[in-house]
Amino acid sequence: MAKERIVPVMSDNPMSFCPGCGHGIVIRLITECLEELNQLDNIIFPIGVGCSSLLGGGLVADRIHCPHGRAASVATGMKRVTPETTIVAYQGDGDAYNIGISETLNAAYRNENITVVTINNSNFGMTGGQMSWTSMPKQKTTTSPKGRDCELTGQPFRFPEMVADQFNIAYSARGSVTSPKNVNKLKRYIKNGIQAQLNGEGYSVIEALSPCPTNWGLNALKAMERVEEELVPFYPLGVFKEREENKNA
Ligand SMILES: Cc1ncc(C[n+]2csc(CCOP(=O)(O)OP(=O)(O)O)c2C)c(N)n1
Ligand code: SF4
Repeated sequence: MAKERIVPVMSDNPMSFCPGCGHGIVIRLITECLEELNQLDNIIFPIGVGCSSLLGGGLVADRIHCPHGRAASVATGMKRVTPETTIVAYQGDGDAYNIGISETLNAAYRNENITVVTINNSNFGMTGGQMSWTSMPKQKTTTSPKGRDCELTGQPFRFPEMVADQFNIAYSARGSVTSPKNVNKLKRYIKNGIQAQLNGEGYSVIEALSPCPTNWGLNALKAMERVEEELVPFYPLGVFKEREENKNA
């Protein structure tokens, strides 16, 4: 007998995220967008390995925990088999970029009709704050205790800009969770990305800059300030790609 689909709801279970983490804000925004787009009973989340996998703590929803970095491939399979289902992959930067870059890029390259939300907190959060592709120059992490040396480890990486520039995708944007204004903008980006999928336009990616106070050794407020002061100058906020006909919509 087919299992009944779960209609996602924000549960009152305590979320497992650390105080001041941005993951919970983004998950709430995705849920609001799905509700406003009338997709609450039509969603499956392929989720990454990392703190992103804690999505199910506060959001009761159909989801599948993918092999590390492979959520875009899982999303591709799901969408191709059930094109009427809305598919939102939810991943951290370490999962989507460092570990799963091949799958992440190939899905964008093929312009798969899926939405990918990546949380860029400039480190591997769940495993204790190791350096990731998105760590800033000189950023101290557990694997770069003297600060990231970009000569040895490469430069921080701007995925939304890269795929917007190189591939025929539908939508690409970056937002942040640092202020009500930015949260509202991020919500608009997520909604536009999911709407692009509903329109059948193809691949959409929304990167959210998000604090990881625990691994940054900062309190919640200071971690928000770090996003604004250190990450935003390198990772600009805004829309990098959208279909002409959707502009100003
Ligand atoms: C194959 C494999 N390699 C490594 C790990 C260890 N691991 C678990 S989560 C994670 C990094 C997650 O970082 P990110 O995607 O940035 O998410 P965050 O926790 O920061 O939200 C790693 C390396 C694993 N579980 N499986
Ligand atoms: S380790 Fe970082 S990303 Fe993970 S829940 Fe805590 S603050 Fe959030």
